[in-house]
Amino acid sequence: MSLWQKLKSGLSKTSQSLTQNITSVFSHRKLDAQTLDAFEDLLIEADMGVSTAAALRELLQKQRMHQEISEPEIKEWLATEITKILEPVAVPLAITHKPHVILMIGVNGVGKTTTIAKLSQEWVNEKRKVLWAAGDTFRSAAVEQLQVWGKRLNIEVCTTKPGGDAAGLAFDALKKATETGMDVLCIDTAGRLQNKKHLMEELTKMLRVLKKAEPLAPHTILLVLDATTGQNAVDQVKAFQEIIGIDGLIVTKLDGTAKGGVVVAIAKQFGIPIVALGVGEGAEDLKPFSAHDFAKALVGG
Ligand SMILES: Nc1nc2c(ncn2[C@@H]2O[C@H](COP(=O)(O)OP(=O)(O)OP(=O)(O)O)[C@@H](O)[C@H]2O)c(=O)[nH]1
Ligand SMILES: [Mg+2]
Repeated sequence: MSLWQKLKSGLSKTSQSLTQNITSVFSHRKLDAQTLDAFEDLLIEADMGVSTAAALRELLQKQRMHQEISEPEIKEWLATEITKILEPVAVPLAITHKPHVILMIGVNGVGKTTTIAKLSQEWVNEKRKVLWAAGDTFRSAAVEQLQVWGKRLNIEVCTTKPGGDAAGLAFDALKKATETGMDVLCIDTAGRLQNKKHLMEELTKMLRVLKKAEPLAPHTILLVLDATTGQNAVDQVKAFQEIIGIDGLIVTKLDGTAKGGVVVAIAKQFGIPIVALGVGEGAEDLKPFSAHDFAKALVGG
């Protein structure tokens, strides 16, 4: 299955309910206030967010009020408008430094470690030299998981003792990456921290320490989000933006979610680049973010 097919079938739960709702709202009716209300509701129900829903409703009202609009027409219209919302955030991840330091952040279980492997698989294919740092030092399983991927992809993993200082590890890894001529250093971090204050302290310490070694590092801070959590993902973007700032987003688990519309909500609300989408558990299951592809898959194209 191609990545496009994985995304399309993965989003079928989202697109089917969206399409069903569109069918019931738009069958043989002229566009009136009641239809517009129902249209706005179905967008909210598809997790696209209140402000996106309101904006699309207003646009449709302006363009088509009192006209008859068929189901295929509205689907096409919706796909076009969603594409326009997504286009500004469809920005690929650029490797601009050597070593280019990437910090992976996100709450527990969203797919940080797996995504590091997926991104690195692409870099390895491009013959770039990659080093990893196992910054989740509290869980030995987290270190092992990275080591298993490292063996598979032939990538070295920097580790420290269990419960060791993650910031110190990141510093040492950056020194090593510089000395050994690495192209990319990917730092994995812990998602499971007791509270926001602790998380903030850990992440800001890591930034401070990295900058001692290289003032521009980390060059890219990537927040990983799990699409199946729907509106929770919106809150996570807000929280991490406050704590550390975010350069890019990767949304995972789009292979089988009914809440894929949340990507549109996040694009509209934050305008942060979405660099790629996770569409499976394998190292190849990372799709560069395309506004057109995503909108089409969402609306059931
Ligand atoms: N279906 C699917 N599963 C995924 C995807 N990305 C990650 N997973 C799975 O989600 C689970 C958690 O992934 P991890 O990469 O361990 O997540 P994490 O953020 O590193 O988790 P912690 O280190 O515990 O915070 C694993 O079983 C992955 O295989 C995806 O795009 N699709
Ligand atoms: Mg992990």
